[in-house]
Amino acid sequence: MPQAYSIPRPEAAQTYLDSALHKGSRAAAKVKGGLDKTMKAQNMEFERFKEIKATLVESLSRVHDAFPNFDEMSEFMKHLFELDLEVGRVKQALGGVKNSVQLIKDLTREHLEGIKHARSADNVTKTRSAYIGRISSVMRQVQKHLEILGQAREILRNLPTIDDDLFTIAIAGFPNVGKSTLLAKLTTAKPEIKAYAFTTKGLNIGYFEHKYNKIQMIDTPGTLNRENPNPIERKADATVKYLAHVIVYVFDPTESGYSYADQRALYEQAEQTGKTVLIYISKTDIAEKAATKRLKTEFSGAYTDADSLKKELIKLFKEEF
Ligand SMILES: Nc1nc2c(ncn2[C@@H]2O[C@H](COP(=O)(O)OP(=O)(O)OP(=O)(O)O)[C@@H](O)[C@H]2O)c(=O)[nH]1
Ligand SMILES: [Mg+2]
Repeated sequence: MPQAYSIPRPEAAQTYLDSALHKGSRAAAKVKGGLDKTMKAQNMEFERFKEIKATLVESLSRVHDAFPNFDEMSEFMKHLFELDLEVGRVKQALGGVKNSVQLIKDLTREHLEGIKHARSADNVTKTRSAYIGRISSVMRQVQKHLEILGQAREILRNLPTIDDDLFTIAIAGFPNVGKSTLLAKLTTAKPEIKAYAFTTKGLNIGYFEHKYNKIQMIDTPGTLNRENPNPIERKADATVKYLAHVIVYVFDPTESGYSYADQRALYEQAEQTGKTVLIYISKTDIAEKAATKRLKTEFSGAYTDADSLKKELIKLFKEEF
């Protein structure tokens, strides 16, 4: 599954803080002696604060800037995302991170001012403690935002790249009936095909061209648990419901996994979407002739070969687009 978004994993706030404090100490330690005690302490803190600020601003900005602009995301991708997490919460978290960057800058400026005006080494030490206390508290606050962003990153990483401007065909049907095999026959995609159910775990996306037009085909995982769909199943459902112009329902005449009645019932669900549903009968090479014949009688428009199905799909594409 090609990834739509690749974002580095946000670290824990404490990790960023530890690293910044460590770098700050190293920068402070480089300040040479030989100056008056207060001045040396001041110079050390200047270096420390600057380093702490630079490190934190850099780390937090990198997290913030890695996220896509949700307002520029296609409606459908946003919809898929929202099946797992509200976009509003992510925006809030991004805002929280951005605010903390500003806060760190302000606090640093303020406390550097304090250092500049300190009258004794003791005063400098107090200002440093105050500064580190405030910065630590900002970082504690930012932790909850980083957690949300960590979740958002996982969701974005697993979002399939779907183009919602294209004519889209969804392949539906029970597990192991031959959905991915059909996708491989009709498009340039090379999905995983296995002799057992639940092979496809995400959404496989394939494309084929017709006179320079790209047609998108989405192979969904064979879903069963309608009551309690998992995140992938919900994405598959949304694709079929909102995006697909046409549904190809794959019927397995060998009934190796699922009975005729079950397959029929699921087909009726596909029909209830109100979309055009074409039936493709798979495995006709190994199915009993009578079984295929029965299906063809019941569904007179059913396809048994992928090429004729493709021709019909192109016809529908031309009618709709
Ligand atoms: N002989 C024969 N085998 C087929 C045909 N179509 C699919 N198969 C076999 O059926 C098994 C399942 O095929 P898949 O394409 O992975 O089925 P799927 O519907 O994508 O399955 P899930 O992803 O698990 O839902 C594989 O062993 C395929 O080789 C066909 O037309 N003829
Ligand atoms: Mg599959």
